[in-house]
Amino acid sequence: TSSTKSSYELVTLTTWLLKQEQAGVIDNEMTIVLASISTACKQIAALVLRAPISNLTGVQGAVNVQGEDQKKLDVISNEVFSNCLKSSGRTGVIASEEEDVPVAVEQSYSGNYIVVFDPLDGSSNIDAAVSTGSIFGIYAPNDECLADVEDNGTAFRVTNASPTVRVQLDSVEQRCVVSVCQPGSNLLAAGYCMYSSSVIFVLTVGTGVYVFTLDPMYGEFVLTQEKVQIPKAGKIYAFNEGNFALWDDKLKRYMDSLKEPGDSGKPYSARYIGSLVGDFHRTLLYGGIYGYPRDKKSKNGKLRLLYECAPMSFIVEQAGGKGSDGHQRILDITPTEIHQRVPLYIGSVEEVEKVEKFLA
Ligand code: AHM
Ligand code: MG
Repeated sequence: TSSTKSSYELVTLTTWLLKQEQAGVIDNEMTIVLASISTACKQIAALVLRAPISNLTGVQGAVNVQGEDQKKLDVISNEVFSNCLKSSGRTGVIASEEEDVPVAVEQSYSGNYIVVFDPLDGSSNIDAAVSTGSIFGIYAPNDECLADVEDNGTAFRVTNASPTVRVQLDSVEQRCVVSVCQPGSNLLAAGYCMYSSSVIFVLTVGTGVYVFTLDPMYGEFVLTQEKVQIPKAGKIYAFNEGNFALWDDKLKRYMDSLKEPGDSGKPYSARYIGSLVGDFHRTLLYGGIYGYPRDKKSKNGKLRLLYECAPMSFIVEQAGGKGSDGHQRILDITPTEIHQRVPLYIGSVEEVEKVEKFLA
């Protein structure tokens, strides 16, 4: 009880993870993967904080597989994330927004978790020092990708049973795509780190949503909120309304309805950062809805199912909210491609159900 709790007692992410491990909620391999992700996030936080000083603003010059300009920090954050995961020795396959295909980790000691991530989401905000974030999801090791290929001259990668690895990427990549493309309902863990006025690490391992705040004095994430519940309803909407003319009529009617003052005399408030992590985090705490619909130009919207929509939907469901493509549960959709896009409506149950009714 709180009366026996020392005022110097604080729960860090590290101690929290160890407690989960002791309680059998996660295994020790997962603890190591999550710890290495939190290290990556701390590193990225430091890079983001100092970006204008270290000349890390602006574009890299390259364009990623999705035709987007890569910012310098996109590329560096991807490297930081990948390196932390690889050196954890517990990750078998990683799939990133910034890589064309999933990468089989060559030196995996054990564990072989599959990690999907967007190392720096919302990076169009970076040069103005506006919120950005990292998003990740973790799937169980999958035999599809881990199976040994008979040694007929082609190299093969590790299985859980044999910890030394030889990989021939060409042959493994195909298998990796198959194993990475799982529905979000298979996620074992998901989270994000928001780089904002505070650095916030939000995590679920399937037992509710926990929020940690980086204490820059300790360099540790400290538990600041547990078992977060999203309000059942909330009068804030976050859509890029600049696309209004490209939306279909049902969605336009929904959007108009939010602007009706109604009985309370107060319409909804509009808030849009253009950074999924920031817009989502506000929605989680204050309630409301975030949406990225399909439109005439982007038939499946903009956001990626695997490493943006599915992890966020797992988190929101763990907080008692809802993630939908307008018609069905995001977590029920099995991707067929790594970078597959999907419309997203996410937030308070009542708000997501409301837009679903309009779209039906
Ligand atoms: P990114 O992964 O290239 O950064 O794009 C994803 C971002 C989201 O964070 C944000 O919600 C959305 O794109 C904003 O898009 P738009 O500028 O079209 O409103
Ligand atoms: Mg992104």
